Amino acid sequence: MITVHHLNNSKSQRIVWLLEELGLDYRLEFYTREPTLAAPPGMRTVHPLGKAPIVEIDGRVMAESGAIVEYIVQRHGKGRLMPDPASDDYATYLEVLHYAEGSANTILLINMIVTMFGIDSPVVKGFRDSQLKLHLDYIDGLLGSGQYFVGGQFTAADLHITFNLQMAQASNLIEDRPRILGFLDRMTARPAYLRAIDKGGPFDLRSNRR
Ligand SMILES: N[C@@H](CCC(=O)N[C@@H](CS)C(=O)NCC(=O)O)C(=O)O
Repeated sequence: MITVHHLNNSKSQRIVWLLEELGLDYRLEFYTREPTLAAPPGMRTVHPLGKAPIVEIDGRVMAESGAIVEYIVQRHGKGRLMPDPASDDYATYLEVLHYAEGSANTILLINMIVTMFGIDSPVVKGFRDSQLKLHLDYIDGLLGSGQYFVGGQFTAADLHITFNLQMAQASNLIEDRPRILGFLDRMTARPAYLRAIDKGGPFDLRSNRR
């Protein structure tokens, strides 16, 4: 049995959604963010970082959503939600999957910090603005006029980057990007996504702001 340590309004949403897409059995351990938005200390008894998601699977404890998603898809997906490793699309799949939680997440987090703490330095804000444009243009271009990011089919890369695009949406960064908004509408209408919300509880990244 897979156990997902699930923090409200967090990246553990990805794992609940993934398990629903794959129809795998799992149980949820629920945690609620503290008023500071930090994860409760109890999560550190499961993994030293104490950050969501943490997953118990195949006799081990895993953190880092990208690693967890890749592992579950590879080991338990039976070829679903990923391109054939021998295909050209496989490299793109890995690139998008890791870009989401790597470079894209970094600039979105910088933006959140600048906004939340009212950082007023023109240098910092100039850097933030130019990098946000660079990355959002890149994402828009990757998606192009397609329905999905890789190879015309829904993969775990779409699932993974959805969280980062929801972060961008919560920060009002994509109102003028209809292709990205359309993508989010398609993702959040998926039956497995809706089941994940049903089981994991309400999900709203706008509440992760102080
Ligand atoms: N890169 C990590 C990020 C983990 C992370 O920072 N999770 C956030 C929730 S989205 C968290 O637990 N925040 C509460 C805290 O840091 O105490 C991953 O993708 O798993």
